[in-house]
Amino acid sequence: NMQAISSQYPCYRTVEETYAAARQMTVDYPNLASWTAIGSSWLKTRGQGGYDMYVLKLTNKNITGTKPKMVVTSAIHAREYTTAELMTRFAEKLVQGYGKDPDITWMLDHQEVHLILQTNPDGRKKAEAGTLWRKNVNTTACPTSSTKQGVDLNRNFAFGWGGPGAGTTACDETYRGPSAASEPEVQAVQNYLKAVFPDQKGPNRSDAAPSTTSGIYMDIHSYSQLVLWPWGDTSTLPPNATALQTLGRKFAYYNGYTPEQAVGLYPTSGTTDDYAYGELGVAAYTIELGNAFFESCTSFVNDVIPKNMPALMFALKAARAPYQL
Ligand code: ING
Ligand code: ZN
Repeated sequence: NMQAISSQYPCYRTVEETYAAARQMTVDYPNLASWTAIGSSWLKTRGQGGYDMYVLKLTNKNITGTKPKMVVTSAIHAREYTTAELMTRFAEKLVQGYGKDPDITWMLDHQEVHLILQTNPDGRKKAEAGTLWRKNVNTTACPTSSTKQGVDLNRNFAFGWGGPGAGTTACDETYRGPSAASEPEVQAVQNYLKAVFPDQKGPNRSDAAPSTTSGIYMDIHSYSQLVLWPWGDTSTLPPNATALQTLGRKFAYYNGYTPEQAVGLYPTSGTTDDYAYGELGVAAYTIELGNAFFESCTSFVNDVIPKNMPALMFALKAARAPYQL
């Protein structure tokens, strides 16, 4: 059921297969895994099919209390298949390693991992049908063109929305949407992030006083082999850039990618990581995997996975350490 890409790219699970794999983890590891609905895709809100949005949460449920948190979104851009598959395999590695690998056991005992594996399921379905789709499938945005409609969810977040590097016209490939957080997928992610990081206040643009915090947010994209940190809309250094850069550069040390401030790639606004960092004060990164939206399965298995699995394990460890932001 991968439709157009099934025979050539069997390594990338569909939306349904990803959801089934996550559900299976909750069956096989009920003390470690939960799968919770957090909102609806655009089509679902309109009663036109679509999907519930879900988060896969991993932690030892028998150890309660406040734990440092790592939150990751993947496949917010529909055609970036590599990203959801990497994170699904990361989840499987964690649950399968529990009780065997001492690092994994300790991290699942004392930390939480929250994975929104398919952040744009409607768009992803359209991509699976054979289009190189990026946006969601909001049919009221650019209604006259079935190939150009939709909102770019990674320009629709409510921090810095409407700034540079975002399309202002509905048919644009990076269309920001009619208003900040207009899209249900973005509302679901923002609400979830706010619930997970409730006490944290963003540094906004120029907070002078660093406060000690922990936790990490990553949004996984493809492609270009990059590790990006805020801001996307200005080359002004973020408050406490040192801590943000140090973490980002160390992640890049693990995966061998190029670390830089996001705006250095090209200006963007209304992105996930600027929101998580600017609004919620969480160390936030955009990772650009590999050399294509989706690699050959050979390259995915032999390059993307071995480079990024150790980097993700590092990020999970780093989420625990208090840092100044
Ligand atoms: N690239 C990202 C994009 O949304 C990005 C790059 C993200 C830059 C976040 C800055 C901040 O355009 C892809 N491949 O989507
Ligand atoms: Zn992307």
